[in-house]
Amino acid sequence: MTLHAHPHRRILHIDMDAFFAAVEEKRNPELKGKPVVIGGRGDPTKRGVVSTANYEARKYGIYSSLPLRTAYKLCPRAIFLPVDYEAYAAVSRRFKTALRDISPIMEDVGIDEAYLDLSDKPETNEEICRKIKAGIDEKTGLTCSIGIAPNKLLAKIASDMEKPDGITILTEDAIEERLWPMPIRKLYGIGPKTEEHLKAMGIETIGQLAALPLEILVQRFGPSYGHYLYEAARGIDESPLITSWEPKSFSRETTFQVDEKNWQAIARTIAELTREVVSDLTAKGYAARNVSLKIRYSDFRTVTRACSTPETVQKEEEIRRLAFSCLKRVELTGRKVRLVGVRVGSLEKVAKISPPV
Ligand code: TTP
Ligand code: MG
Repeated sequence: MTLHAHPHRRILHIDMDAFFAAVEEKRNPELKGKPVVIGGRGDPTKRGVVSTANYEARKYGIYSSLPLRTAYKLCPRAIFLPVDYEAYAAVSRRFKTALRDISPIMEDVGIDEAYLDLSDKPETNEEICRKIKAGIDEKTGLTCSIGIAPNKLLAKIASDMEKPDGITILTEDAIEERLWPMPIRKLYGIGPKTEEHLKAMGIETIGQLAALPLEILVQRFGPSYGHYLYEAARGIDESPLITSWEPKSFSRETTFQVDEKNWQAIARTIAELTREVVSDLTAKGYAARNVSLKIRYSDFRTVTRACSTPETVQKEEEIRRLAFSCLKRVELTGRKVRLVGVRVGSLEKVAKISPPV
């Protein structure tokens, strides 16, 4: 892990606009100006959720994680497309290359977002942003939004403030005016549970959170997370960019079109997911010491079972055997299964092996 710290930092967060939809529009210009929804297999009469919607479709109240069927009700004339992950990953790699051309101090945080630390660059914010946008346009033909701030926490909030194709500079002296009126869930690290907890305490905005004494936060959330919340609400974040990154796990999951009670069919799906996970594991050059299985029943109750091995495993048949031994420990009689997932973890880097012919 490589860490970079600087006393007066200039951190940028770059986030692509309506990413999956933008890639689809780029390769099929006829989609431009029409509402486009990407999700599942692209069939809104079937189960699945929205991965993303373009800005046209968002006007109808469609957003990521909404069931596809609900999206269809909100806008029946929208164009529904299946998720083509390979295509988005290829564009994502070109996007990251454009950023690495600007600076090697880049933290890759997701398929369509990254941080850059440009503290040492002489160029003005305006010049830097023009260069980044031109580089991304040249490599992908797409637009992004940029947030500039003294730290990662504020830069990420800033990049979301003027989407699409925006540039937002958030300085420390604007925290009270611009950060504090925002809802608490905009703060990185506040998930649904913390949000609920804080709302039960009457805290809705980041400003209200900032008004809470440290002792209360530590008492409610423990010393580490309590301190984090105290500082985050004030826009304080000293965390450095992490420029090289190791994956923690690889996983795949799928929802059955119709809840499944047949053991054979469930096992077959687990075998398919295992094959996909192993293909990622091999491509990235890792072996695993932990295999886990996730099962969600028709009533949404979810269980996981895990197996660990002293020696790392890498071959499909070994990992499948471990996944099946997890499956044997799951209660299936008289129950229907909605979703299954396979994950491999406790990874170790190994030499890449060539796929079997
Ligand atoms: P986001 O950057 O959150 O969304 P976006 O790029 O589509 O739109 P915005 O202009 O607001 O940034 O996520 C990036 C991609 O990740 C998105 O195009 C699809 C995918 N994604 C999911 O698959 N499921 C999700 O729940 C979310 C939030 C995103
Ligand atoms: Mg985005």
